[in-house]
Amino acid sequence: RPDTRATRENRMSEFQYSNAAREMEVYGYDSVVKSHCRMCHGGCGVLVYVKEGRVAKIAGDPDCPINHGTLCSKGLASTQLVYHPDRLTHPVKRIGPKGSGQWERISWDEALDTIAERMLRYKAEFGAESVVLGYGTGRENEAAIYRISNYFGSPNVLTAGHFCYGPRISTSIITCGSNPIADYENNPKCIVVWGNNVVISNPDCYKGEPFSQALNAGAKLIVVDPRLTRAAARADVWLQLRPGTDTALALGMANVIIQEKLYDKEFVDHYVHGWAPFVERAAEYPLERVEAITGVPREKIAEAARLYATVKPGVIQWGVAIEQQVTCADNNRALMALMGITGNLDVPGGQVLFKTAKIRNAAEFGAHKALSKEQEAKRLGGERFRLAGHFAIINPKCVWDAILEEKPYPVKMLFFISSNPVMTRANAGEVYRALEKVEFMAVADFFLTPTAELADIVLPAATWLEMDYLGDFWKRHGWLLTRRKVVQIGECRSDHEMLNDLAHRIGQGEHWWDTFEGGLDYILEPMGVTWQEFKKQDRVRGPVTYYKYKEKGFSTPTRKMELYSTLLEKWGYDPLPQYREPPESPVSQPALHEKFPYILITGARQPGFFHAENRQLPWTRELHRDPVVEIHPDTAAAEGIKDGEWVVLESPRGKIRQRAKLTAGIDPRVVSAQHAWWFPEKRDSGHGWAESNVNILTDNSYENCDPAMGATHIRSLLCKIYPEETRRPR
Ligand SMILES: Nc1nc2c(c(=O)[nH]1)N[C@H]1C(S)=C(S)[C@@H](COP(=O)(O)OP(=O)(O)OC[C@H]3O[C@@H](n4cnc5c(=O)[nH]c(N)nc54)[C@H](O)[C@@H]3O)O[C@H]1N2
Ligand SMILES: Nc1nc2c(c(=O)[nH]1)N[C@H]1C(S)=C(S)[C@@H](COP(=O)(O)OP(=O)(O)OC[C@H]3O[C@@H](n4cnc5c(=O)[nH]c(N)nc54)[C@H](O)[C@@H]3O)O[C@H]1N2
Ligand code: SF4
Ligand SMILES: [Mo]
Repeated sequence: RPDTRATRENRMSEFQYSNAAREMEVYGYDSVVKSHCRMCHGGCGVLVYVKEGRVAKIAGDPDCPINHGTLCSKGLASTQLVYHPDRLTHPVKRIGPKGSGQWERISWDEALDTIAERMLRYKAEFGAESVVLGYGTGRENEAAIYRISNYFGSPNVLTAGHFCYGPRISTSIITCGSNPIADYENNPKCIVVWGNNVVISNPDCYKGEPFSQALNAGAKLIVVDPRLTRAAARADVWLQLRPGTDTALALGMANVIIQEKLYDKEFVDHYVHGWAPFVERAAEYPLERVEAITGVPREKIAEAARLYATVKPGVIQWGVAIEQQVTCADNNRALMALMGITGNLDVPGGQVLFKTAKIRNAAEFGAHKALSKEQEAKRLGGERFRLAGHFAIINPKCVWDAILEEKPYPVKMLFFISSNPVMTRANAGEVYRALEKVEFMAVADFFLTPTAELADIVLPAATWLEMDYLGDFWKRHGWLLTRRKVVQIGECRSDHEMLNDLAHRIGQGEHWWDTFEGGLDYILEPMGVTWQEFKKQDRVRGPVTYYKYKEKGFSTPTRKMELYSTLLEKWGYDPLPQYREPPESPVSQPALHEKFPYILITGARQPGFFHAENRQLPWTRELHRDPVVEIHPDTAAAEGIKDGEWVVLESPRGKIRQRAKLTAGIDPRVVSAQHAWWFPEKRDSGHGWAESNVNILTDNSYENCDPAMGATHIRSLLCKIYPEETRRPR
């Protein structure tokens, strides 16, 4: 019998209520809680069905504007994460050598006191900069991590921001003031999906669902991807470019748009800085040259340029593939130039710059102003990668070097909160050596991952079903979402709760709260509500306004959209986007190419996994049992490889094994390998971290990174591929 009180308190609509009531009656659930999923970067509205105090089922919330009731496999599998038998449910400390797998249960007090004591000790002996806190992709704990680090005085927070999303944020702030996202709610008529696989990755703000709706409503589609993705298969024009040549393609398209006068003259005349030099730069990219660089036939490039410039409003759905390149910042800036010159910026159905609700934003909460100029100047790599340094982002190799070689100063302690760098950062061999050497390491995670196995202390983190929180509070669609705690598992605590507690132990209690609910109140304060009040609703949204630049200009130094970046110029970089050949390619390294004849792209997303996550969940592992590398049937024939067979992938850095999948949807000269594979079922403490880990093959040398952003170029490398001679047992 449905608990009407519980469901009514969760403000269900009549439709939801009647559905939920029926489900509850049939299956005997006790209550339903409305919340928001965060198995990825989060955002989808969910109904959490509870039975006898346990999460029994997750369903999509049809009233949520972000997913309209749909959920992906990861969201649905949340129940298997929450109750997984391998989950860490109390803090542990290591009692044997690193990687020995010998752990002992300790109390939260002992764990946090030990971490606090080390932080203070290293600060006194080596300076606050010797303590590096870190996270991986967005978990909505970022601002709390920056906050504790900034008040502590360390300028070093290690993230994935050098090659993921950080470039979008930093290049868009310097170019047009904020990250322009696709306005699916107002039906774009033309969509360009560029280096993104939105229906699989559901990244950042909007998910794949509204994108698919816009296509169903008749939008034209252009896809720029070396692989035949689902979106590419639906496209009007598919540009199958050579990996790593995006800047040349974008500038070539800009050139067509300029030459054929398809640009928005009014916008260009009034709101753009650097039009004349940009026109000159684009003119360096005539179609014959762009065809030679990218491998895309010139007619197709022209067709795509014309389509995007004339079918309005148009959007570019851009992804991480263009950021994990040596031309990271220039790729982003070239795409923004396309958005700007076609007049698609800040228009309904175009590329929008929405504001968040009236709250303390992530930058304020992160307390970046608390860090002294003197400490900021010590940021690792800040002088080399000046665009990244300006946005508090560091290149991971700088941290590994500071541990292994103590240059420019020693790093003594790492504290990773939601990251698995052994699997997810370039040159995994070097990452592993650094983690083995670092004097003290703490990790907060759900499981003992290959990274956690090298720690001194591991803290049990709470999943999204175990916390009260403000979801999406940093996102550019402007929605602010309610995430409600449904269950408590063991002694698990959310990252922000544990950091709040730690902060008190390292002498910064005055900047934190008795419990983290105070932090939620603090974020909400400008809106004039407390968390307890906010919790009574499901979501609020910031103002949805367009054409803001007509009154206020863009928030850049020139108040215009900067095709020519005055800040990049000031920091000593080319102020205009420019193509550079990938450092490891058939063109730049012909001798190496003879030995390593294929172009390797890594990391195309899989529906059920989130990087290194979910390999222990039965539903998602069933979707992807083994690591897979995609190759063309001609390549397979040339190398004597059969479909489904284990093969060796080798780069100048090392070798790994994955299973071959034959597909005609990839160029015969290109292979695409999955990333972040480890094997939780292998019970030794290494969990097979090096066997199939594509980051054994990737390169992280400074000179091959994007010079401004420090992005590692993991999307275009050289490799060879061949059948495994002796088949190893699994
Ligand atoms: N070769 C190659 N490498 C890549 C990529 C690629 O395309 N190719 N992609 C890169 C990109 S874009 C990114 S963003 C990085 C991601 O890199 P990471 O963020 O390091 O990757 P994850 O595997 O998601 O690691 C997150 C860990 O945090 C834990 N976790 C999840 N949620 C929480 C939480 O709320 N709290 C705590 N404490 N722990 C949590 C998970 O169990 C998991 O072990 O990987 C990068 N690595
Ligand atoms: N299921 C799932 N969802 C995820 C993640 C996950 O691990 N799993 N990770 C999350 C994270 S942190 C991120 S950053 C996003 C990333 O999400 P997306 O931006 O969608 O990134 P990918 O799927 O890695 O790559 C997108 C496409 O880029 C193509 N590509 C590869 N090289 C190039 C190139 O040189 N140029 C161009 N134009 N295209 C290229 C690939 O073939 C792929 O189809 O996804 C997020 N969502
Ligand atoms: S797309 Fe993300 S937020 Fe939506 S159901 Fe999947 S994991 Fe959850
Ligand atoms: Mo990412």
